[in-house]
Amino acid sequence: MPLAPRPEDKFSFGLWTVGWQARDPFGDATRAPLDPVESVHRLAELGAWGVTFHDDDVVPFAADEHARQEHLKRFRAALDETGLVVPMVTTNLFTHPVFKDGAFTSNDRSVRRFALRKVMRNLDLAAELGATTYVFWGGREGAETDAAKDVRSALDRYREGLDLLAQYSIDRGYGLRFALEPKPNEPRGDILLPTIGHALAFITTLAHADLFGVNPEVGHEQMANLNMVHGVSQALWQGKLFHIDLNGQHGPKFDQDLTFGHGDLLSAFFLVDLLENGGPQGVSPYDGPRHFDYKPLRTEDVAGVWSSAADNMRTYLLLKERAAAFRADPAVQQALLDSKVAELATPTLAAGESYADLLADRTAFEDFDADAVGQRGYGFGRLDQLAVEHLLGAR
Ligand code: GLT
Ligand code: MN
Ligand code: MN
Repeated sequence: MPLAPRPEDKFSFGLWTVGWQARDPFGDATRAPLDPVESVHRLAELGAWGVTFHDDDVVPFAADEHARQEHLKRFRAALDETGLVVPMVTTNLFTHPVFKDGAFTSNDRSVRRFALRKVMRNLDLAAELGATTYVFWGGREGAETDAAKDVRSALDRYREGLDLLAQYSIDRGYGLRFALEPKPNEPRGDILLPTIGHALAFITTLAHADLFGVNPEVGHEQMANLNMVHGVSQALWQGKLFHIDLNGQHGPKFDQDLTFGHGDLLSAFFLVDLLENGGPQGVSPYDGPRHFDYKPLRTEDVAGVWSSAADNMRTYLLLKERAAAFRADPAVQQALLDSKVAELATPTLAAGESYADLLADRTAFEDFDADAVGQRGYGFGRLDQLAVEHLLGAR
């Protein structure tokens, strides 16, 4: 299997990832700013297929309309020269001090109105550049103290904002789908819609719920001590995996945004297996972008920026190759049978069987030997060991 990325791999990167200057709460930038035009060229050379951005990544927040058009002209030219596509666009609703109490859910109504206008302007650009997905990461939508935020009103305002923006996109014929990106905390002490589950539940209340899905990020679920593979599986099961942010994280601590795989590697293996092979079900359930949302380590120079960008794609392809070997291994297939993994796909009641039939089935209860069945092992440890051995290249 080739380890050089190809367009059909659909690898994409945010401009803000390679462009991160490595400023953190304790230290200054360790790298010079990157010109977005250079990033587009370098990502294309490395084999990426797409590039994504916040409005402010391409056009500085303070630029006037003339300067804005100049920045966009250069950016469009870079896209044309490289053939890189723009599958997703998003808005920066978190850097400027005006958003310190949030954007759609700021207590200050004028900030909420400004935020909506900022997004509407960027929806026009997203549609023009052919994006199909628009992400909302509400990093500032939250609070540090429960005294300061009426969460039920905040959710009303969140819904109001998203309903309005979806209506705008529909009326303009933009054809965009929207993906909410959960995160439990950082920069706010507590962020609204902190997990995939919260986001999925919130989406059911929206006027255009069918246009909304999720953009889960590996590190964000793991910051909440949750299982990314389970969260993504549920999003897929509900038809709501609209986009995905791949990176690495070492458990519940600050958002590390490490290179994909540089954290819980076994979870990364099963995530790639799910996206590529559909896990035990055997059919890939996701054909969207494989989007890397990572930060090159603060210790790296610009050469380290580009090598780490390449590492994300290489690690993904290595895991894809390892996952294919795992699925093809007869020992794994036998272990899966022993563990009854496929049996879970069989409905618990037979076709046409009713609860009355179940009540009449003595083998299900009266004659069922719970003690004997309770003694049987499932062999899950064997399966896990086989996965580890494939991951280590030992099989
Ligand atoms: C920000 C955040 C990411 C989001 C981006 C989209 S911006 O860097 O940490 O997780 O995906 O707004
Ligand atoms: Mn993150
Ligand atoms: Mn992200």
